[in-house]
Amino acid sequence: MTCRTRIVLTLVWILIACLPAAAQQTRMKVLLDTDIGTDIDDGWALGYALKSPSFELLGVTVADGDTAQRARLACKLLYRLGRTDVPVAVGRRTPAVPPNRVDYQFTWAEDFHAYKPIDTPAVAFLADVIRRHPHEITLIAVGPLQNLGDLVRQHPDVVPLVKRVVLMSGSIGPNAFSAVPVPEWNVRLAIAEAQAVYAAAWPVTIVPLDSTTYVRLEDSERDGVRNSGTPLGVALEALLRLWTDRPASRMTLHDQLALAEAQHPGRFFGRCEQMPLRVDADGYTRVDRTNGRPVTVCLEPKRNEFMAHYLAQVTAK
Ligand SMILES: [Ca+2]
Repeated sequence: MTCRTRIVLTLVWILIACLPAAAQQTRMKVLLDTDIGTDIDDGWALGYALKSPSFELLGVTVADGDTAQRARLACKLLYRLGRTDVPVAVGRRTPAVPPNRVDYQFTWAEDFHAYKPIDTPAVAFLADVIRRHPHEITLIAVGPLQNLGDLVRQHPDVVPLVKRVVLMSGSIGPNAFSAVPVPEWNVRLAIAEAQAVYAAAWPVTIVPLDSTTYVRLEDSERDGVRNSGTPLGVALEALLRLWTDRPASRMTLHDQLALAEAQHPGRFFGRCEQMPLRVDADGYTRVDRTNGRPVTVCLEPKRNEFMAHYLAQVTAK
């Protein structure tokens, strides 16, 4: 072996040895706030977040309704994937809407105790992580905004320390289910908190119903996840079966689209436009050129491009 060959081989070895460390350094620090357990997209979004090579998931916080049950579900999914390095923090409990709602996904984890949420409440946990990583955290919320609203009101000092806020939230124009804007679920269930989040001085991006309602899971795509044979594929299929209330039920990938936007800003949308938005007292996200704050709104989803990316990550070994 010549001296030059030896030098080249040494350089290649150093490069290979350094690659994982470099990838580690460039991963995006993420906190995910979720109402896992009601609609099915949250569980399938948490799995996506865990599989994403671009995310360093620093914690999961749980919002809305029976937050202890939701947290148990998140804990079991993390445990099944061997990810008990990710803490789960419980948000304040709120009344169920509607009051007699039954969330069958809870049964998947109701006797699960092997991995428990941390004692620190969700809002204190969020504030602590953001202070420890100033200007580095991407805060993603895919449920009603009790936790983020409380964070803004109780810890206003952390607002300028957040790098980016990405929400599955809002309804600006027509969507696949409605010809006119509607008070979107995540806004409607915590209107005062949504007002605080939209009005806060941090950079907000929303993925509204205008986009998400056009992205539904086809049966062949569901089969692909189930047949992947991974612990995640098995868990997601189990949750999907518990959620399905009739044969025609199909998942709309609301929350996953927000996570995709967080990973790759703008890549999966034809148009991302800044609009002055204000949440009104009835839960509408209004364009208001006088009193609105600038929010980036992601429109015209590139359905097939997004799904290819999503399914590749979720089915990865
Ligand atoms: Ca959700």
